[in-house]
Amino acid sequence: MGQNLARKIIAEHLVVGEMVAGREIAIAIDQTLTQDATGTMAWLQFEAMGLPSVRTELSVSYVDHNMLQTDFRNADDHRYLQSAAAKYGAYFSRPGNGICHQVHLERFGVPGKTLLGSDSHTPTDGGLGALAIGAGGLDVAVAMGGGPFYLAMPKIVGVKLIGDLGPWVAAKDIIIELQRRMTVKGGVGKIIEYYGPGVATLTVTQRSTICNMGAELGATTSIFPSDERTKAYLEAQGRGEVWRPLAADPDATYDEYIEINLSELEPLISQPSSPDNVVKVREIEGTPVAQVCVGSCTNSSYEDLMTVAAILKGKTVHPNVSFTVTPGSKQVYTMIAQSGALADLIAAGARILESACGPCIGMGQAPPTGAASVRSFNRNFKGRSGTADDLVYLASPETCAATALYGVITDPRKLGEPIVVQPPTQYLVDDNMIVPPVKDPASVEVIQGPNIKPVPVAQPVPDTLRGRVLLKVGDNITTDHIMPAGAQVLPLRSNIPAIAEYVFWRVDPDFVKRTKEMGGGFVVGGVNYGQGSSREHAALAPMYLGLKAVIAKSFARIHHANLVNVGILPLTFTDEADYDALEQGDEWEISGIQAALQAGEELAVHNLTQDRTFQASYDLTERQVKILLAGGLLNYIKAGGK
Ligand code: MIC
Ligand code: SF4
Repeated sequence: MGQNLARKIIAEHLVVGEMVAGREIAIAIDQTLTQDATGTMAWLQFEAMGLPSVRTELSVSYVDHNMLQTDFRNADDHRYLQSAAAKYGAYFSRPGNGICHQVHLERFGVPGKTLLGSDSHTPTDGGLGALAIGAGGLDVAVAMGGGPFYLAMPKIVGVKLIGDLGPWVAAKDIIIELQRRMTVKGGVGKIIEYYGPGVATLTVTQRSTICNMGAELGATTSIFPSDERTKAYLEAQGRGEVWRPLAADPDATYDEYIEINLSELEPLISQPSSPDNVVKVREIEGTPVAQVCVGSCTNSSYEDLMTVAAILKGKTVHPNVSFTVTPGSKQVYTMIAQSGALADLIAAGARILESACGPCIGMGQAPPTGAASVRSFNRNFKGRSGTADDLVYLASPETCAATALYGVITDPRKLGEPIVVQPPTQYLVDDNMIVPPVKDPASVEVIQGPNIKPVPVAQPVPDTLRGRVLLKVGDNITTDHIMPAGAQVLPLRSNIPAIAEYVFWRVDPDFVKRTKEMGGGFVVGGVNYGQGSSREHAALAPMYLGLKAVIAKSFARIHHANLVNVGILPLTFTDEADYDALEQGDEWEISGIQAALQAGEELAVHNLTQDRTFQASYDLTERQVKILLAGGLLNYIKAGGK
């Protein structure tokens, strides 16, 4: 029986387990990626493991998230990361060089290699046939130390693309269509693999847009074959030698099948405040807009920005719209400058931002109160923009440009003759902002500023847990809800005691006070708890406050792993109806935990307040049970665990 591509790459990297969906496997990791917002913790954890240098083929440390530098803290983090990269043998992509995923695609991604990144959009490199997975910082630190990455063998979903995109329909519309069909939890435990005749019609940057936003399906990763277009892309990046052809066998099978006819798609848009809240652009045309932002790791390639510039050339952005443009990398920035497109954008009234995450992570450009903001980004979770009652829409760069011109949500098909920008035969290659590993690491001193505090130490899961339900929340709670980002909070990423003050900040301003007063307790969630960002701060900070267990209807993959890694017990309702009965403030006791975990038995949760008992389950591998009993992954590794 023929193999699909994802299974082939996993088989090549398999070090533990059997490739049966749902069973635990471990795969060797060839490359790692860290970014500054998650990277300080990841590198501190790497240092805590006591290894002299990284043991991957390639590890790159990027700076792209914390860029405001309103005081010493961001700058200190950047200096720490640069010195740690030098000390431990990683490449360092300097601030200004670009968004990690865009730069990694351009300069480092390799078809058939595994890439583990401390950022949920690491799957972007699936656009060139890499198996690229997002994970918590500690998992990435372990991989930097040469350890394999453990995960449940995903189901592989085959998405067959047929037909051709029509005029003004973009790659972004393909992935928004999948959001509509699969929802933000439809991809959990799955890899999305694209195949079929429609693949050849898409460029590598289009494919990367699709793989990037596969993260919003909750998917483990997304992947395209590596074909002639991949070869052309890598050659244009001066890296033709790393190309290898990769595809599913012709008779390959998948665990699930989806078909998308590209010819039938039309411009789509995700409405506030979830990527799967999808409608056709024309259905909400005319909605007034105060802000339009083009950029982010989803849509900030050379091709994207050249298209936007061509649409705006000789015109002026609508007077009611603040329009920002972020080139994804220094390569993109320089190329649009040299071509004259940058001048066209500036002349049209665009506010050009540095090559970084910027507005996508609420680092500036918060939209006005109650006003619509249309963005070419991948996430529109409530408040993520920095404005509490924001109304963020997600769409293609083409829809964004049309909307910026008219000041209302506009179907780009109104713009007349389509603009099609072909990928260049040669990208501008200059790696002068990437610092390679130094020759004499012994001479390097790692510099830690005063805001960089040690990683808090997790405790083994005790045999009995007693405490209150501190918070009860609904479905699809994101890590942005649990541990917000943005200009006020991101400078605290290397200081868990300080950042812990913001846990559930926008959901319930009293959560931290209550948790401290009660000395910890439980959080209750609905389905897909912890979707979104890979930030392990959403586990580390609650752990620091004393959170002992989270019980939810289901979990997002990365957050579930992060909870285990910091020693917080992730439980699920054996009977979901029990969710309805319990109330915030109830006092619970769970006893006999250690023995039950070791025996794989359910746990009885005694609701002392309501004088009733319900059953809790868990989806933990034997290794994860050991990690919880050892007091988190770092303690487990230090004690010799694999
Ligand atoms: C995001 O898009 O939410 C982030 C910010 O890139 C995060 C990482 C982080 O929180 O630092 C992610 O996607 O993992
Ligand atoms: Fe940065 Fe936004 Fe991409 Fe996250 S989604 S890596 S914040 S650009």
